[in-house]
Amino acid sequence: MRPNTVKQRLQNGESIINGWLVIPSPLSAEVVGLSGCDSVVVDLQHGMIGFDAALPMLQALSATPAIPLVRAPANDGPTIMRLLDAGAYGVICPMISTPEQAQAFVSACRYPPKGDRSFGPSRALLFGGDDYYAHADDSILTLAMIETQQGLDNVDDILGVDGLDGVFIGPNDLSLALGQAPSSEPDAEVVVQAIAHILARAQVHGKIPGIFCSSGQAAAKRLEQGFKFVVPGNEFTHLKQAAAAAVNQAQGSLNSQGSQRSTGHGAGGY
Ligand code: 3PY
Ligand code: MG
Repeated sequence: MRPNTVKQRLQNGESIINGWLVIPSPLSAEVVGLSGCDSVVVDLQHGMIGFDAALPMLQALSATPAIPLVRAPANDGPTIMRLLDAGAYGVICPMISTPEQAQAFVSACRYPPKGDRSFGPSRALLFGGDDYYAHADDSILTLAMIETQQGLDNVDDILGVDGLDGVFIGPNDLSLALGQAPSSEPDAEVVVQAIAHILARAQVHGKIPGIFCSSGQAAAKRLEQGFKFVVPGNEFTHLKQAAAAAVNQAQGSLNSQGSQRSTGHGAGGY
């Protein structure tokens, strides 16, 4: 089977920079896959992406060195299994609040007797190779999102689930769960403390600590903090910011000539 170099490197204690896709476009997937990041997530939860759009995006990622990952829309076994059959080498599962939910998630990613993944890898055979079945259980990366109060309370039991490789913090939902406004880079003390707690517990359990971030600068800070799987923003935010900056630059010249122009939607992202 084609090796999952990202899982191997994480198991060796290395850090991974992961691209993030929310626009349903194989071309965007190719661009981000060639940006130098180690892996790329196709986001079927908050991305504008269904299974039929995700498949050609995973195919486009095959033309890049990035390892193809997905965020599942929910902790739904059949959906997770289908995404693995399409060639995803790892799954981020949102809203994991209990060890039972984490166990069900991991089980969907492992063939019997370890789990209850149904057999039929179709495209995974093309991407992974004919020996996919023999190595899939050990190769597929499983990250459970901690982003609810219950998930925070149960973080030790979730981290203790056999076969779960690590946790991935959703700072926006975690902020909401703790009574704060959603933010990818929260500064409310209660959220800062919760994030530090999840990181510390993952380190104690020897599991991968990951977190969503809104920019390269924010991702660099999270790496310094000790996170091992970070996101330098998604392609939607990058496009929005770059487009607004380019237009603003051009408008600067017109404004200096006294022309009144409409302003865009700004550079905000998440
Ligand atoms: C969150 O911040 O809640 C996320 O799920 C990131 O996409
Ligand atoms: Mg979330």
